[in-house]
Amino acid sequence: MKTQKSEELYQKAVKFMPGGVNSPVRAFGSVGRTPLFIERAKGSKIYDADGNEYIDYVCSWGPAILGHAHEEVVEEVRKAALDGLTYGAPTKKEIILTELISEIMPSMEMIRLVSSGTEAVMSAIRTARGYTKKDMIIKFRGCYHGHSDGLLVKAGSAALTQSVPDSAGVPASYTENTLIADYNDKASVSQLFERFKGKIAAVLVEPVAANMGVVLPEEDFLSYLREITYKEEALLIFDEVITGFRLGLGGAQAYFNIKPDLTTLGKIVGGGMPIGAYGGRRDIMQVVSPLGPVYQAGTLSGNPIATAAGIKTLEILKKNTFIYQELEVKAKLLADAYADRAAGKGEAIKVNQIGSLLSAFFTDKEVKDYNSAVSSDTGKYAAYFRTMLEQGIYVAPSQYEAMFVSAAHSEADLEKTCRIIREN
Ligand code: KE4
Repeated sequence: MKTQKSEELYQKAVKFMPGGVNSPVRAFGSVGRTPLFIERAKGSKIYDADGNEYIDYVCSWGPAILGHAHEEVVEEVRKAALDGLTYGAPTKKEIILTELISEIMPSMEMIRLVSSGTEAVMSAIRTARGYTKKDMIIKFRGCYHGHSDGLLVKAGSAALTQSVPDSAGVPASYTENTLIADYNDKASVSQLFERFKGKIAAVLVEPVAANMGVVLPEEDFLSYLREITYKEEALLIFDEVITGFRLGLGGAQAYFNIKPDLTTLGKIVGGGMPIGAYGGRRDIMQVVSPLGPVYQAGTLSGNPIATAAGIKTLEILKKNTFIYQELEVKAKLLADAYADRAAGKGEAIKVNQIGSLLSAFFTDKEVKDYNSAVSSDTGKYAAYFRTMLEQGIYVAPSQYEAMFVSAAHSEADLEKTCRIIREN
């Protein structure tokens, strides 16, 4: 596999951007090679600067659920662009998109559009604190909710592979109100509520953890969080930036039938364009400016091009919910291939899969929580990543990310991928 041009671009990129990238995980830091520079993508494929073709299981970290460059979505973007790129004023498209989100996720009675998942979660936290007039937030070790200061504590995703769970540049005072519990460990949550009685504004959770690799919520974990937040007069915030419109059209809250007080969205909601969103109970969202005292703003929030892409994406998903059954079948085929490889070669691989989300962990432990997730052999993962890449399969360049399939992944794509998984 020739990657000469990517390497030349990388040499230039590192002059102008930290690590030559605009998001750390893209630097391939934990998989022992320089990053590929991608030139274009279509359907299930991406193409690098050297013209190599890959079957893409990163899908831009989730947004490309319909596949890359979906004709109808691109057409909506093209048409919208001809009417101007941004006005900084309200538009009809924002009404259409927020109405669509609320129809799909009825717990989101009122919604604010922003430009990233980070912004959505940061704003939801501020809203929860403003509404409850309490300061403390519980998050879970290994869960990642974007890079706002107060949440870069025991974060997941690239913050894990950088082995800097607590980022530099974040004053201790910014994180003293961030309490850490353990995913799937109810006692770790109840102990914090006992210790900080009356001071906890919200519990923030990835309803399916996907930033320590995919870790499923145990049977009654989410319902427990719902109960204890009710009882303790704290809010339950579902960070559905990954699971929203991915785990099913209605996301994790529909899949598990749990109604959070606030939800955060990103990725698929923008159809590949920069959109984040937060929202929930109307009485809570009334505290958000200009209605209430919680300030939050954004120059490109609700951008007309991005909302055009988001609307079309959600409309297609809503009209074709069979896509979710198909995605699950594809994810199960991949999960079976990893299981066959583990059994066939006696290799320590454990797979977690739910809906169209899955991760292959290079460990012999069942991965049920943070500690078992980080027991993975990241060196083995790196070798596996490089082997897959050499054979035209682009999986996440980190053990602690999810693998995504799209509606565009064909039977032939899956057959080739499963064969390569089994044979290597
Ligand atoms: P963004 O600011 O990256 O749009 O969203 C932050 C975020 C919030 N919540 C969850 C559950 C997330 O997974 C994310 C971002 N996910 C990472 C990968 N797991 C994005 C990829 C990257 O950081 O480059």
